Amino acid sequence: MYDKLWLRYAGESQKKNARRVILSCGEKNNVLNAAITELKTVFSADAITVDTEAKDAPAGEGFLIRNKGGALAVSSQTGAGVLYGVFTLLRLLNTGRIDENFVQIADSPKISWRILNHWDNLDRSVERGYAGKSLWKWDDLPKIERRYVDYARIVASVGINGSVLNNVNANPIFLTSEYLKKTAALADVFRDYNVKVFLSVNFAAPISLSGLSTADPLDDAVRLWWKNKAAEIYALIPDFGGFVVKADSEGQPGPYAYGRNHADGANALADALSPHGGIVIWRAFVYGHGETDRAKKAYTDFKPLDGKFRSNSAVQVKNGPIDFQPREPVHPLFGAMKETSLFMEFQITQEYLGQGEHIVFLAPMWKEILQFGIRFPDEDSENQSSVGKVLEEKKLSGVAGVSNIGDNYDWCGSLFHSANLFAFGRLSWDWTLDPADIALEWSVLTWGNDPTVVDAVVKILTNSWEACIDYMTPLGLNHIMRYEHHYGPDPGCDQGSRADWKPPYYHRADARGLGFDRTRNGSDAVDQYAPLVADIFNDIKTCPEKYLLWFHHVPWDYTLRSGRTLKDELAFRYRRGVGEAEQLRAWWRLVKGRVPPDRYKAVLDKLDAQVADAHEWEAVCVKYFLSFAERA
Ligand code: GCW
Repeated sequence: MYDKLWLRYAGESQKKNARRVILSCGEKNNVLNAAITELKTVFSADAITVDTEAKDAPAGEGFLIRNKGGALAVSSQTGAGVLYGVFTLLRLLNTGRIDENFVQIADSPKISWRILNHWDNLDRSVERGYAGKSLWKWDDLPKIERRYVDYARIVASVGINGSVLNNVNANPIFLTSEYLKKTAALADVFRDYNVKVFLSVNFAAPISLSGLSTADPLDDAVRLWWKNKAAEIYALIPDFGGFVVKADSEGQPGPYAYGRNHADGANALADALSPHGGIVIWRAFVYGHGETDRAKKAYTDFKPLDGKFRSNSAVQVKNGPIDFQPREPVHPLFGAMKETSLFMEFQITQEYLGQGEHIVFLAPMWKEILQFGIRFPDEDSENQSSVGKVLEEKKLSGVAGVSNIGDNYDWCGSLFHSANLFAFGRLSWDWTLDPADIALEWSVLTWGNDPTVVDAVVKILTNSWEACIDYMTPLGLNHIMRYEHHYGPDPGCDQGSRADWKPPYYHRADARGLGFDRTRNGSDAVDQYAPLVADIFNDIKTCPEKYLLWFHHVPWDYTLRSGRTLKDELAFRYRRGVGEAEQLRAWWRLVKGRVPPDRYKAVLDKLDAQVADAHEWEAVCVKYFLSFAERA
């Protein structure tokens, strides 16, 4: 047994009032059948009419829902469009957004690829996974389980159309014939929900799987190897999405060993995939090797390659320049790679944000990144230079989310953590959506219509991210989590073999002040941004306080906008964070008796842990940082 998440269709009353639904689809296929099956969970079969009259219907993944003489009509040229239309219709009905006055709604995704990245290993462990084991039972596949179908339904219901099955720290075994058959079995299930399968590949696979002497991307034998491998894959999975590659990063093999660069590497794989319509998604998560500021490394390595990537390859860039911290400024590559296809990489799993314990709704974070004006520093959501627009306007682009899914009953780590999976899908479909509205949708669909419950759930969600920043890493602090597992606070930690794995590298606390000087007097990371943005970040007076210690080494007695000194403000923010965590729990207590008792308790337990942890963060961090200030 496992939870139905937001597909519980709490308002199943539609069945009773038996409104008619007409599906118009330009093609007949299994995706259309999946749409019909989904509709039947709420409507009786004889209320549903299907026709192929789709002359004026939207193309691609787009759809139109309209009121046709009292009936609800969903149309699209494609089965995929109808499927998304049906899921949208069910969402609108169940959130009470369709009434007698409803006229029509047309929608289509703003960004073409919306992909989950599973960091799932062969042994079913999940790197940075906090929701149990991997869903994929590699030992049993190609045997199919019902849960694979429900996975596809759940992700398709929020518009996700791709799934990278395995960890970017990729085991080459996934490319063997035996394992490709297992992947093909999953692809067969997901296809009916318009979800394409991708694999993470190990750049040295030609060596480890076939004994080649090199993995040099310009070597003929290596290129032939990838070409043959691609042909083998497409014979099994004709609509295979492509490869994701982590190369020359954290010990993974890559083109550097052969004196080649990332574009050489990506292009070799892109050439192998292109006859079949596949794409290469090449990650830009690189650091170390002669760079004095980790935040600068990806730009340093990738910016010179702008324009050198094949048209069927894209560079996947994390939202910020370090590593999925509670808050980071946007990654400068989004403004710099003008000629290159880009994917945004978000982390749905909360590696640095309380993992499976803390309730932290990430939609406001993702929205802050997507609406940031990368050329003009203004945060209007419709700004022409916002990151969302930059992605939208590329020929090939996408949003990737590192999955938080596991085989737990609740799928994502707690009954609230699935809000982030939901929000990831909704925002990657349409980055202009309002996080508060997404929270409202998820709340009603998951917890029902009781206004007291809806109000509490929405408040918890919409306030949780800022709370987490306050009690963990206020004012632009980052990477002060405990070594290796990244859970609790450990700002003084000295473990680990590299300086840039240790918190003091990031916070630079000393008797004078706190923060990493990335201004023109420091590492000059600011100049990786467009001039107008760089100027704002560079000046301590104009730098947004949320990024202050990210870009500046600030004296302890420096006065912030509140009128408090840095020293006092830091203590104030940590304290405020504890209060905010307590407030999240207080809101939840208001729903007691209004949600099933076991579900009430499960969430309360999480919030208890979150409050206790917030206290620990405050105690540890204030004591540690203020000990420097007191030396001043
Ligand atoms: O966030 C870090 C994680 C690693 C991860 C790496 C990456 C998959 O700590 O576990 O490895 O990033 O994104 O490649």
